[in-house]
Amino acid sequence: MKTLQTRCAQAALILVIVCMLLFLSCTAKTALHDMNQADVFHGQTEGLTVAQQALALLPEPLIKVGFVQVGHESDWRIAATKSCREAFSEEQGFDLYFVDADNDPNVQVEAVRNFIQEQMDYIVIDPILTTGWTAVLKEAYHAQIPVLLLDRTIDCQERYYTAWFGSDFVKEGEWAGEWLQQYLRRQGRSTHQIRILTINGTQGASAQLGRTEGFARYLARNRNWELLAQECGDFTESGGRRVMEQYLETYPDFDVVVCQNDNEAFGACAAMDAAGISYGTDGDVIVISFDATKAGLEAVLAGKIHADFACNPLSPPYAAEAIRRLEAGETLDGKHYYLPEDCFTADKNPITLMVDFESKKMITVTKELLEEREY
Ligand code: GYE
Repeated sequence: MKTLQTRCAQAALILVIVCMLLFLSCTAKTALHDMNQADVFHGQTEGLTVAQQALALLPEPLIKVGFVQVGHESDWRIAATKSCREAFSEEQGFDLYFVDADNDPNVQVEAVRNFIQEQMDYIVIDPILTTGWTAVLKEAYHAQIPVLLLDRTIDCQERYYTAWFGSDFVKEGEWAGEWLQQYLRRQGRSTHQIRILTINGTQGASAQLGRTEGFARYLARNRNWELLAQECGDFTESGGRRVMEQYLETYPDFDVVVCQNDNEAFGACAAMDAAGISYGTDGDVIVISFDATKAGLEAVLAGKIHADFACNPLSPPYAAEAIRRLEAGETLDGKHYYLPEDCFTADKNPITLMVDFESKKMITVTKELLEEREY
């Protein structure tokens, strides 16, 4: 009896195994059939076992990218984050680990340490400050995780990062200085005393340092320009407003406000509105801004901001492309890549700027231009 039961069980087992084998060979055949149909394989299946061929059909594993963002302080930053999420989406082949550091440099360093521990394939950093990076980047280097930098730069030996994609902030400051110099000349004020207030971005961020340095070159050249004050507005609207309100208490007379980003300019304009100060293209005070976000350019069109110097927030696709190339075994030709940028005005007869023998015609903001603006 027992033997009969055992024999039955054995027979059932054999039947199951045979069915499984049949099923596997059918799926393998279907897989092979599909494979032959798929042009992408171009007959490279020869010599591969069925298992290898079936494995080849599996989707490519996603590339793990740890991205640490500065924060969410401005319109520019929001556009940059959106671009990051699109460029490093699953559809693009990435598994994105995103950290918003909320403007805290320690959170950024900690995030990078976690990325190393979590064995990311790549680490992408938009650094708040230029300083404080060497130790953690050395750790990434020894863990053999390539690091890409976006937007702001850092003070660190170049071998600790693979590449940087961003803007020439010094040049942006120079375009702004050059514009003011020519605009005042046009107004017949090139020898008048010009009192300037600056609202700086986050102190120690390369965007702040560069814009300050570039504009300072024009301050040095124009002896009649006087920089009354430069306080930090942290690249935020509330910061811009706070600093402007303080300025209005201390400096009753001034001619120019230089805001190191659009959000600070919105805050400064709100403070001037509240104090009844006339500014903009029909007013007394000249307002200069950086970033040229959609909202910034709307303020240009409305005549509130005279000139807005663009900074391109769309660097993430460049980093994604760099990673794809590295994955394909290629090396990058360069280390530092500058993004294309323009300068904007509401002027119908725009000035052509010339900085270091590079010329750039200011672009006149129109409704049509705004409609097409991505960010
Ligand atoms: O100008 C500002 C932002 O680093 C260039 O950071 C960026 C700056 C940008 O918050 O709006």
